[in-house]
Amino acid sequence: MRVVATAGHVDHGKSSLVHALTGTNPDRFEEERRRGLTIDLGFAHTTLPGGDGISFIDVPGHVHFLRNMLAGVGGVDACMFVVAATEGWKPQSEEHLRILGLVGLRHGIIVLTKSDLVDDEWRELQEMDVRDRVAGTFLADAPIIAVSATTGASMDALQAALAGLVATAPAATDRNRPRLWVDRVFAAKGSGTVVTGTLTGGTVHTDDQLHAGAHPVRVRAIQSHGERLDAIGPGNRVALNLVGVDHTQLRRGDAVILPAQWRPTQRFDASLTVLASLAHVVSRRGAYFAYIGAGEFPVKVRVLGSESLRPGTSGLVRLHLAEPLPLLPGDRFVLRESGRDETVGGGEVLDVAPLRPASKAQPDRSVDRLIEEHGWTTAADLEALTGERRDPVLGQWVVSPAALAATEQSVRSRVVAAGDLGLDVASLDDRERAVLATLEGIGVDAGRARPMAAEDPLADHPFLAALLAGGAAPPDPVGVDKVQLRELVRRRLVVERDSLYFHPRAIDDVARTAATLLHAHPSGFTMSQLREALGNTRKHAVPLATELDARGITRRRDDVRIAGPKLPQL
Ligand SMILES: Nc1nc2c(ncn2[C@@H]2O[C@H](COP(=O)(O)OP(=O)(O)OP(=O)(O)O)[C@@H](O)[C@H]2O)c(=O)[nH]1
Ligand SMILES: [Mg+2]
Repeated sequence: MRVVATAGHVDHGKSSLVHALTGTNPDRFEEERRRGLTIDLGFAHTTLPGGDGISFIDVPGHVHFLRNMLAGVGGVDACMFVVAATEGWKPQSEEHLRILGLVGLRHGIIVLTKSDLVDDEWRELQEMDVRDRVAGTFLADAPIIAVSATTGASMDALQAALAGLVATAPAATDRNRPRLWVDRVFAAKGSGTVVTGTLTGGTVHTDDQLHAGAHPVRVRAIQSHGERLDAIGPGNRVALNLVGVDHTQLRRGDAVILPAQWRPTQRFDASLTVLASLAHVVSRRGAYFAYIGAGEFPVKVRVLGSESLRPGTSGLVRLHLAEPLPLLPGDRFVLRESGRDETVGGGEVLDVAPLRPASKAQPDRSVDRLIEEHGWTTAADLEALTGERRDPVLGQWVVSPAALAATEQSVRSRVVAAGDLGLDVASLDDRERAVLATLEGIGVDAGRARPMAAEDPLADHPFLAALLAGGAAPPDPVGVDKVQLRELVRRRLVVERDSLYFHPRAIDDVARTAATLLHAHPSGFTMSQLREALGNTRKHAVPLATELDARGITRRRDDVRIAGPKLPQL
C-alpha cells in the first residue's frame, strides 16, 4: 500500500479529488464540511482498477493550517499535486511545492482540477504555466492530468497515472527498525488509546513492547484501513491500539518506536537549504520551528562555520530541541520562523549525537567520521546512531584505528609500569580489558597482567640472571653495555637505586623480609637489623631501604623503618 499526500493551494479541489477517487470524504469535521475548507489532515484509501492499494493523506491548502499540511507530508512516498485550472498557480502552490522538495519527496503527479469550468485554450495555458513552475523541481517530469472531480471527466486517466506512480515510486524500505510518527491520537470506546500514523522503517507486531513518546506501551491491536492484523510492515497507514498510556498523554508528533533501537536526542547537526525566496539571512536570531515526522518542534538554530546563511544557499546547522526525539541521519525536516510565520528552508539530519563543539563540527553522514570522532562505540550504539551495522573490531566495540592504537599504548605502558608485580586487571575498564587480551607479549595470570619475559629480547640478558642470583647483594654491572643497562632499567627489568642495580624480584624478597622484621619489631627496625636479616652490607642495605620507602612499603622515622601503606601481608 502506497501513501500519497495531496498538496496545493486552498480551494483548488484536493479533498474533492480524494473523495471522487475513494468514495470517502476526507474532511472529517463538521466545521470543515460547513466551511468547505480542510482544516486538519484527512485520510482515505482505495484500490485502483489494476489492484494496487493506495492511501491518501489529504492536507489543507489554507496558509493558516500550513502546520497541519507539514504534519501530513512527513512520512509519505509520493504526492498528488493539485492546481485548479480556473485559478492556476497560487502562493500555496509555490510554498507546498518547496516544502515537498525540502522533505525529500521524489515522486508525484500533477492534477489540473476543475477543468470543466474552463475552455481548452485556457486549460492549455495553465498547463504550460504549471510546467514552467515545476521546472527544476522533483515534479519537472511528472505527468499533468486535467480532470474534473465534479463531472468525473478523465478520472480514469488519473487512476492510470496513480497506478504509474505506485509502480515507479520505490516501496518503503524495511530496515527492521519501525518508527511511527503519530498524526492522530484518540480514545476508542472500550479499547483505550489509539494512535494513527504512517509506519516507516520496519514492522510492528501485536504485543510488541514499544515506547510512545516517553511512555512504555504494549501493542494490543493493529488495524490498517479498518482491517485487523497481527503485524504490519513499513509504508502503510496504521492504527495502533496501545496499552499503558492514556490518550491525553500523547499528541501529534510523538514517535512510536522500539526503545532499544534508538538514542533519542535533543541536539543534532544537519544540512540546511535556505529558500531563495527568503528576504533575509538565517541566523541564530529568531524563533524557529522544525517540522519532523508529523510533529512541530521549537528549535534553537546555530549556523556552523559562519554566522548566517543567505537565501538560496545551503550550509550546516546545529539544532537544539526542547525535548528528545528519536532521529536518524537522513531524516528530513522543514524549518519555519514562527515570528514571521514563514518557511525558511529545510534539510537533512546528519549527526544525531554530535560530539564536537559547534565551532569545530563538520558534520556529514559518513559513518567513518562518526567512528573517528567517537573513538569507541558499541556496534549497537553505532547502529542506533547511524542506522548502519558495522562489525565490531573488538568484543562489542567498533573502534577507530587511532583510538585503538592510543588505548593499546596506554594499557601496554601501564602493564610495563606495574613491572613484576603485575597490573591488576580489575583496574582496567571494559575497553582496556578487551585491548589487553590482544596485546602481544603480555600475559594475564591470576588477575594480573605482566610483560611476558620470554617475549622481551632483553629478558635473557645475563646481567639479569646475575642480579637474581645476587639477591640483596647483587654484583655491580661490570662489563655490561651502558646502553643495554639503561634499556633494562627503562623496561623495569632492572631496578636502579642510588646507582646500584637490583633484580625486581630481589626487591619483593626484601619487602617480605621487612614485613617479617616489623612483625618481630612493630615499633620499627634499624639498618643493622635489616643488614643482618638480608646478610648484606650498608652498600646494598641503604639503597634497598630507600627503595622500600619510595614504594611506600616502609617509612623512615628517625633511625628506624616502620610499616608503610604498601607493606606486604605475611
Ligand atoms: N466545478 C468543479 N468544482 C470543483 C471541482 N473540484 C472541486 N470543486 C469545488 O471546489 C471547492 C473546493 O474544493 P475542495 O475539494 O474542498 O478544495 P480543497 O483543495 O480540498 O480545499 P482546502 O482543503 O481547503 O485547501 C468545492 O466547492 C468543490 O465542490 C471540479 O473538478 N469541478
Ligand atoms: Mg481540502
